[in-house]
Amino acid sequence: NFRLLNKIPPEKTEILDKIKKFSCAKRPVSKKDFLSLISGCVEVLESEVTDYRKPVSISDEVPGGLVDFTGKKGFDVIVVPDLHARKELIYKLLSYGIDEKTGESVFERLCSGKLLIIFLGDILHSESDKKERWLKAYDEYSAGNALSEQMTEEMTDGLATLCQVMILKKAFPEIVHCLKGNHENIKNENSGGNFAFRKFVDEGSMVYDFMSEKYGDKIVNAIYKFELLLPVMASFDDFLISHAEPLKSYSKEEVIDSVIKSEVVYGLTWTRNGDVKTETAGTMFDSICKKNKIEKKYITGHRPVKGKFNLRQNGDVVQIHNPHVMQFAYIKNGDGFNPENDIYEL
Ligand SMILES: [Mn+2]
Repeated sequence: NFRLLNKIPPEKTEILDKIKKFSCAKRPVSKKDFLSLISGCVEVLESEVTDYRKPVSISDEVPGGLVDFTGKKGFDVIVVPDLHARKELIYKLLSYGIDEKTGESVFERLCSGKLLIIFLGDILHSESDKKERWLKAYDEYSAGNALSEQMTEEMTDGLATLCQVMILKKAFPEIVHCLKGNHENIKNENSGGNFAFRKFVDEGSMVYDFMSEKYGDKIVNAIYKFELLLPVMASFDDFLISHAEPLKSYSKEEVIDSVIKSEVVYGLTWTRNGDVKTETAGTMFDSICKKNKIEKKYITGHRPVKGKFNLRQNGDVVQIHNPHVMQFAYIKNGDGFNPENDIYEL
């Protein structure tokens, strides 16, 4: 509940209302609403060549893979781990009283422009809490029904989550960013750093077939475009963020050019625990972060953790995705990230 609701301008409360509706969606978004949401968001992303997002080296018009906030001051940062069709998470986050003294909510702070939100991606495909639903949907799918009741429920949740991310990106283009995860692969393709996905069943194909049958190529292609336009890393003075642990140590230029270098997309979205043979984060801190006395951290999701976080690379890398808990990292301006104190549960 908002204690300071009157501070939010009316056009912004409309945004919150829309997000609330999607957070309790009972059926999949309509074709018309969906297309308009995706187009609006793609338009924002296409024109995101800015001081914080440099273009790729071969074209001044194509936004690169890095959102770079090094050298910028005066804001807090929230990092949201993998969403995986958890449609309630974003509204809960926006309603959370982030200021212990005043009760100011995350949404109010966002409206004041003093807060950045970075999503770690993996928007679709619910995880083990919904395993039974996937198994039933797969039985139907194997019998030729791509639009079963179970699959419709799954996609209601997934698309409602996607719509909320798109609404926020369009409403707050400079301060809301969604990084690409390995699940941002609507066509379930095996190229450009993408690999077809299957875990409990054949999730990647099931989603693609559902989308093609229910929404058609135009919408599938629009989502595909959205995915290709997502950055793969965010950088700040004292921490770096990508969906997965960096497989190799990438230079700033390589990350910016990830759009045209599929091995960088792969190396920042797919890394399994144990894949990294020599430490990669430390070198990237040296070349991308600010040189000061604050301890650097590399924040990732992708691999599930028990409890609040898991450390890798001697504590340089902090994994924060717990599939069973809705939580987020909150880094106050200039303090650096301390996982012991800076992870909050919703
Ligand atoms: Mn992932």
